[in-house]
Amino acid sequence: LYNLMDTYIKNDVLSIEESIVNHVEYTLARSRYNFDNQEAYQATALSLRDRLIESWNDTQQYFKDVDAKRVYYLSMEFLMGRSLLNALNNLGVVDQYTEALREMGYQLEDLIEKERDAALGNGGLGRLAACFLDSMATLSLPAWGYGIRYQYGMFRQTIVDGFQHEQPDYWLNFGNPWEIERLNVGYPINFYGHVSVQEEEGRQVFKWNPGETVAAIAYDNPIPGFQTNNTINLRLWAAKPGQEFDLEAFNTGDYVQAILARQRAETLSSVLYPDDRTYQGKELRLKQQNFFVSATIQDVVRRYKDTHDTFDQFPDKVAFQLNDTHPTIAVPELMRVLMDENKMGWTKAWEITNKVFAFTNHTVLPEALEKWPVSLLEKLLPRHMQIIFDINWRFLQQLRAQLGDDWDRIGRMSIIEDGSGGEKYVRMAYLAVVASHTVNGVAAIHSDIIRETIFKEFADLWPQKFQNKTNGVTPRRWLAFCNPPLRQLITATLGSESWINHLDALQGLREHADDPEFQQKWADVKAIAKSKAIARISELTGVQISDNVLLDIQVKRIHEYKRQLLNVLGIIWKYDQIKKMSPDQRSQVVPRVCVIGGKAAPGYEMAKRIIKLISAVGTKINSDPDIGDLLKLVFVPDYNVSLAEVIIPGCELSQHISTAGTEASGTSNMKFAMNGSLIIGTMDGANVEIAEEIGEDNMFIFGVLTPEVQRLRQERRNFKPDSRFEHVVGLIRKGVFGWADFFEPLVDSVTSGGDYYLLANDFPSYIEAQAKVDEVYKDKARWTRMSIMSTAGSGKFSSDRTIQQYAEEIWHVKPCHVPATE
Ligand code: DL6
Repeated sequence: LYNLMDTYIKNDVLSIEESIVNHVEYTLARSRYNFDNQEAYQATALSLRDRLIESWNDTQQYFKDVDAKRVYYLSMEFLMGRSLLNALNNLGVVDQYTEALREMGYQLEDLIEKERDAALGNGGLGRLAACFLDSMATLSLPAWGYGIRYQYGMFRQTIVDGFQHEQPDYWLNFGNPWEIERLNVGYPINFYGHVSVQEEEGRQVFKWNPGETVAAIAYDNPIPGFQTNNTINLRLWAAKPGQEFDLEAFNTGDYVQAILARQRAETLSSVLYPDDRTYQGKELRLKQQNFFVSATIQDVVRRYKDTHDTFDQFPDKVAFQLNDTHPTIAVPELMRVLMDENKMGWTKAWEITNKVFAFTNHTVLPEALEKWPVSLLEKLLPRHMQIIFDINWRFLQQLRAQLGDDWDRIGRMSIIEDGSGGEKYVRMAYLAVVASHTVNGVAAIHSDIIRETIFKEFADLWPQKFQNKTNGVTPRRWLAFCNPPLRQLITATLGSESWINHLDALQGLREHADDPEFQQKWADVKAIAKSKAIARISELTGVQISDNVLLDIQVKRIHEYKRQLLNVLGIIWKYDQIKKMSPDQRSQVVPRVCVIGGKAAPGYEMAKRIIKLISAVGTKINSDPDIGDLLKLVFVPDYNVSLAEVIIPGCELSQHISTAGTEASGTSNMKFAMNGSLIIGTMDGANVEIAEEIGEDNMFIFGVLTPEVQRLRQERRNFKPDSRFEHVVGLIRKGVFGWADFFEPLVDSVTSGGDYYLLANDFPSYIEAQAKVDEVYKDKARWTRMSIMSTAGSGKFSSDRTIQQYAEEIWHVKPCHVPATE
């Protein structure tokens, strides 16, 4: 039905073989009779890219013809993972390619493994952007993503003696067969210099004389939708030396230095900052932000002006979504382009700006809220800083008119913060809130929290500006494509594949949840995935793991607030209990393997100590002859999208145990639930809505609730922890796992009045919830029923639902289906 290949490129097995060998010979310049798996992968990807380009061209032409309102998703991060399987599935050509490759002597599964992950993101925020692209394409929305083509994505993590080491991610070493380099699409991006003012026709005209210019060059990445003819675009910018040579630099004599200085421009887009915890105020980071945002604004304005003579319709044709504050410099940049380059007055430029921007907040952790020193902005982007001052001045005037002389409040709401020590800062989140027509959080509880805490005074002023958009994940990558046996079972049970694009239909599984025959089928497909996951985990860790254990997984960035430490303390508790048991008691223990994975930001000492602790505890437990298969703990290195696609389908119990009120949403909780993993978790982020959807009885919920957290934090100096907690912490202190001195700061952080994330408060209810897990696991029918109910209740967490809500309630864009070509 949706066979794109009916256009020009043929899609029968023979034509596919021909296209692959042609790419081997004419693009890769290898012999068509002799090429290895790496070359076969590249040629296959190139052959698919031909098909994607055809659809991409049709789609972009169609959007232009109908002059569709477009949404531009601006993000510093897109954590895409691999593309091969996704493209095959979305183009509906898996069987044909599998057959073509088989006839040529290649296995699709082997080629899939040759692709390097495109890891242009840290974690949740970047992966969300990638899921959103998939949904925007699938819903046929006229949308584009804009970001940075980092040469080095997220670092590769290796573990040596239990310590994390970071290695560069050379993901482009073999080239990137999916992208289209557009050397003809480039823009100058300016930095430094000074601003001059002139009077022209009775108005002030500002002219920015930059001190440095680099070029931004476009790389397009086609994003196909599922069961649609549409293919949208992810345009990533790479920095190149500025196009025009500064002859003066050359004439001063130092020719070589002048060329090398130009070369340095490329470093701008070389590396992704591997920290999603703190903003560090680094000049290069701000340069990266302005680099991709300025290129994007210029590109969008150029596209708009291609087909419009005035800016009157700009807000009817353009919507920008700011993925967190990282692209917020787009606000003064658009103002600058409208006023300085297009001679627009402030009032009209501001009205347009306000109508086109919307902002998503992804964190309430104070250390992650970006604040740039005014002095840095003034130096790097002098014209932008002037515009920010003007925005703030007008905003404060407005506040004054509305609030009178409440100077304290006006000061608190100011975009410019008077820091201690005389330094002034720009609060990027406030700038984004003031400039946007809509601000949203990413789960119901998180949206309430931002309205009541970090943006309270803004929400009081503009209640209608604040919305919630609960996150979602794409059910294509995270269920249908990564878990084919479960896909088949669901399809056979529901009678068609339409659930993949209408995930609410999973509810239909509920009526089968008590049927023993269906439960058996469910348990069988879970076992297949579990066995694959265990094989991969064993291969990566070197630890032999039996299939007859409860597979318990916590994979996410290592952060104190995500409380991997609580997980480890629970494991130590269990270990100590087993050690004290009689053989009879041991025979009642549910054997369990605990898997923890995730990266620590390179400068985050505590997180790195947590990784070492996990390894040390794992080494002790895994080699203890008293324990055998009853308990194991392994740390899987280099957790990334591709690994997630293998281990999530096989997981039985997943942990989402952040302190209430700290995890904005979480999205892996949705992926695990979709794949029938049970959740042990706190009432935090999207866990709250997952519990509503699948039923609290089908989860293991524990821990304090958000409204209690602040009081408990204040009282923690007088808090007397449970003796079990003290015992476990004491074991680490005593050196049972070695490295006592090294672990001391960790132990201190959760004792003696520290414990900001309330591990001691939650420990008792956590180990009780874990005991309940064991009890339920012994009852296979009950466990399987809960697993079915988890999948059945996860329909809400499709990113299709999320994106539909953004489209209708924020962007006001409509689907724009490219008609099928005859
Ligand atoms: O919204 C996507 C994702 C949430 O699911 C996580 O809960 C949240 O921690 C993450 N936020 C970040 C913070 N980045 N910044 N700033 O990655 O967003």
